[in-house]
Amino acid sequence: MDERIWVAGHRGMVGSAITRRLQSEGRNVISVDRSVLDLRQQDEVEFWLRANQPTAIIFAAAKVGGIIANSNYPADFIYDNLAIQTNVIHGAHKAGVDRLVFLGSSCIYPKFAEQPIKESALLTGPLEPTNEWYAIAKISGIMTCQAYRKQHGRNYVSVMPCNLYGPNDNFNLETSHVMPALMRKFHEAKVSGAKEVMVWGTGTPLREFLHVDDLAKGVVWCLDHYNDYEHINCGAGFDVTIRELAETVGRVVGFTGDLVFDTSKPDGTPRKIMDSSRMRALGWKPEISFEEGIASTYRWYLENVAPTAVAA
Ligand code: GFB
Repeated sequence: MDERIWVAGHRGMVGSAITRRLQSEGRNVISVDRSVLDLRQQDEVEFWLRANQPTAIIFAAAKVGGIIANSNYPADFIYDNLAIQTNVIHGAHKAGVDRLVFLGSSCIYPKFAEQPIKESALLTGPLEPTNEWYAIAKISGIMTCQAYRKQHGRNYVSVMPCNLYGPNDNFNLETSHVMPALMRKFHEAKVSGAKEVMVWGTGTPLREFLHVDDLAKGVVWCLDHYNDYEHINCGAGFDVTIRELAETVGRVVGFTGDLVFDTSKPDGTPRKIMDSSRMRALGWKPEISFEEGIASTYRWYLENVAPTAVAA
């Protein structure tokens, strides 16, 4: 049968990277725009799946955002994510799609999980309050895949990435994650000659950052080879403090002023580095270094976002 891989969420940072990866391997990707199909509408999703008959699905569609967006819009984060993932996973089963890769996030793990976090830490303690709504949705997604495997024998698997960055990230300062936010702040400070850049929180939390192209390679590998009940971690294998991140991004951008820490903003979880040894044992490893990943993302930002952002 001819392969038809539906990348749900193909316009986002993760979905677009997975699409690029699949296309670089000469594989047949299908997609549908949000204006044509609202994934929150169950009937529409089921109709589209019946009509388009993918042979496999990579689920990269999600309502995502940084620490403040997660805490300010809990209803959007839990409703949108539960609705779209349930519609797609159940719809996939009804349409006879036997292969699906669901993407989650390292925030599914307990706030004070033992580090590095193993897959088995899931549901062993309370979540980080700033993103528990999103986390609960993603945990439900993992368990939905497990349920369809258990009851119907479906080959549905879940991959948990660490914090991601790269082309097509969201650079909106209110809703973005830390990496794109700092890149934009440093760039705009450099352009305007500002002497200081505001960094949220204390700068002490640790985060594990993976370039999205490295993740995409791992996800496509999982599509082809991973078939297990348990979800699998996919992380860079090292973490940095937010202060170290800010210093690195500042250096790459060429900002020479000072960092000011706004401690009225939340730190979130103190640390969430994952144990990705299962992915490593399967042969996957990241290839893009931290500095080079940030530098290429900044080049992408300069070409694609900075001109409009400065004019806006
Ligand atoms: O990336 P971020 O928003 O998400 O924030 P989380 C990471 C850390 O960077 C926090 C600090 O300690 C922030 O306070 N930070 C410093 C900033 N300056 C900034 C800034 O200008 N913008 C932002 N956004 N942060 C998210 C979850 O948690 O991670 C999601 O809310 C998801 O559910 C995602 O899992 C991967 O790493 O704290």
